[in-house]
Amino acid sequence: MPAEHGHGHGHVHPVNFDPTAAEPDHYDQAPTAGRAYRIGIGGPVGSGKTALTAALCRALGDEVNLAVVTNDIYTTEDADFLRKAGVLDPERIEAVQTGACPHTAIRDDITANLDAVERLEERFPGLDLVIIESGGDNLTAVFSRGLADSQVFVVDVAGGDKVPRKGGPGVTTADLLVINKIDIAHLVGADMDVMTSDAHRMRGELPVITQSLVDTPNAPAVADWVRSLLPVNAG
Ligand SMILES: Nc1nc2c(ncn2[C@@H]2O[C@H](COP(=O)(O)OP(=O)(O)OP(=O)(O)O)[C@@H](O)[C@H]2O)c(=O)[nH]1
Ligand SMILES: [Mg+2]
Repeated sequence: MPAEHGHGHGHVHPVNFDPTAAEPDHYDQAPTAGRAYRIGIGGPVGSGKTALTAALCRALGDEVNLAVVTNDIYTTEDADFLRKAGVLDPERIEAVQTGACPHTAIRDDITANLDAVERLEERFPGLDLVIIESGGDNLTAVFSRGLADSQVFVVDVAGGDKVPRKGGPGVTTADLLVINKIDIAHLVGADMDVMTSDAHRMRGELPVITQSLVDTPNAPAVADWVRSLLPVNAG
């Protein structure tokens, strides 16, 4: 009997290719006791991730001990925007420069993000919540469960009302799907009935929120969803 060959690690050829499935996650679900709850916000470029992060800071900043990690490819643009917006003490914002595909930093090698979370937890003992904004990517970018306890995927109507039915792991598996910028749906010819019914069809029981951060700048529906996740409200 020959010794087992060292080949093939991680190179299993799928028999049934599921185009909506996420790539394998190398990290286990992280424990949530005794540390801040971590919510990841992902989605395509420009869909409104930073705007939603700012909205959640405004909505929750007085009731929840929170901090933010931003991911940008080449800049610290998102962190700079949040600092200038004055929605949160600048000390509570950490920027990770991913320098490559943003997907990598939230999924495959999450150490830079975990280090940023750790710095915030050391700086602010008793932190309840860290919001981690991914760099803008495409429909395939999702967070490792080792980094985010829950994740929000943000798409916008400007990408076209076809986006939810195109699927991808963000649309199909994120704990919350947000369809943003509904205030401009009529300008881009996006049919909201099509978008929401496709989204529900793709996601089964998982929640979908449609919103406009122009009409409701504090994202009340998403803020309520976040509140429902925090241990202080769970019991
Ligand atoms: N009309 C409208 N504009 C919005 C809304 N939400 C965000 N925007 C605008 O959309 C643009 C992009 O928003 P961001 O929050 O920077 O998007 P992002 O997803 O963080 O972008 P990247 O980090 O570059 O991927 C900004 O000019 C926002 O002001 C909305 O609900 N309605
Ligand atoms: Mg952003």
